[in-house]
Amino acid sequence: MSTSRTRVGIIGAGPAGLMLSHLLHQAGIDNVVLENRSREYVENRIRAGILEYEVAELMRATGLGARMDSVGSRHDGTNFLVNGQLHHIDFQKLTGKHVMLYSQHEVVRDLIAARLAAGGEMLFEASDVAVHDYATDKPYITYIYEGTEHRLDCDIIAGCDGFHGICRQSFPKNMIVEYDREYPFGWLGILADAPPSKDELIYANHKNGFALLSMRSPTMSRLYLQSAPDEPLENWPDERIWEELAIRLAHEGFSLTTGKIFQKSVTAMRSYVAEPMQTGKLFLAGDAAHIVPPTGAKGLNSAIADVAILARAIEAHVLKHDHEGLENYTRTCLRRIWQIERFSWWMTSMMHKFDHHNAFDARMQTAELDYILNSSAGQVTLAENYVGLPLY
Ligand code: FAS
Ligand code: PHB
Repeated sequence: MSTSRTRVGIIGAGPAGLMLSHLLHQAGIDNVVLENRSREYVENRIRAGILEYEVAELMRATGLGARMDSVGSRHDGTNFLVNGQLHHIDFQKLTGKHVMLYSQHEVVRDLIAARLAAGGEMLFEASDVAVHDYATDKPYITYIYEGTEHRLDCDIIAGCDGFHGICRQSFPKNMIVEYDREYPFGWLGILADAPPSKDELIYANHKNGFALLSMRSPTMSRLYLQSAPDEPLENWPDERIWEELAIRLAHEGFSLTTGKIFQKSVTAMRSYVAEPMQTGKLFLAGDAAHIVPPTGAKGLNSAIADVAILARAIEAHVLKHDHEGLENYTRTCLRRIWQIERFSWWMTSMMHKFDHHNAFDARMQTAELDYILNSSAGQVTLAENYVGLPLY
């Protein structure tokens, strides 16, 4: 078995793992990223679309803003459609901040390009990754790469391997307390060669179910329909998708531009948090530790927030022998994570059709939306959560 050494072994080359690698490099801290998928796979995985204000600022501050600011688009607000009435939420006026529409796979491409340009070590298609001795000062990772068994000795292991990764599963049995809620619906998402029918997003609460109009570029639309969590795609030929989107997004002066649908997928929805996010020298970040329904556009952003906190803690630990940040990592992250879980659950509860709702529940949902969309206090609370809470 060939052995090598680094300061921080990072498992997973999603937004969390790659941003952590980038931030540690900027602090002069050696690290290696181990990813079990190919580079091409991770660079083309279509997921999130919205970057919170502070995440976009972090990208710019760490030399990753150029493509985002030329390819992405700044959104100063968003729209909520309820009972055919459109309500605009003006982020800039209410918070002085905006969000960036910039696809997650573009962020991943920028991070990989930056790491390669800096001579960073990322091993794609590494298999059989396993963590060892993280309860000691000499943790290590084993993996198979290009047919050879390897051992990577490190000071710290970062588990950035997503919800289905191995790191959370490697915690001591019964240590983790799980908080979990699965929703009785999912999102059927499409990518289409169709110019967006609105300049900003539209979140629609309709009697047929939720719909979201988003976009990826002036010629590409990203749209979602509430569906069953395991909705068979064959139930949704293109014309049915466009018909239902037109119904749920209908309002005065609006017409939906259609086009060729070139990607369809169904995503189930859940809220999940694993506590604690650390054991010994093993630290979890991003989807490895928590999941949110995409309604609040927080999954990618909370992953970046975790690693911004983790990078700062590792830097203090390595460069100043100040261990407080690492000791308090879980507590620091969880305060922000539970705020994000609440906001994502709240947006999901307000905007979706719940078959088990009785008449009272339906009136509560309508009253909540009426208050939030028509009161300044309600609009501010929505806007400040949507543009993002402070990273630290
Ligand atoms: P990721 O899952 O992105 O990355 C983990 C990485 O670890 C992956 O590359 C994986 O291949 C790798 N890995 C796993 N096991 C490994 C092992 N054993 N060894 C080595 N590597 C391993 N969020 C939003 O904000 N808006 C959205 O619209 C949205 N849509 C989504 C749609 C889908 C289908 C999914 C699954 C998620 C969506 N999300 C969305 C959430 C998503 O963006 C995540 O929050 C984000 O990818 C989290 O980033 P990471 O924590 O880096 O995890
Ligand atoms: C997206 O563009 O993919 C997107 C935007 C906002 C959300 C979820 C997904 O809340």
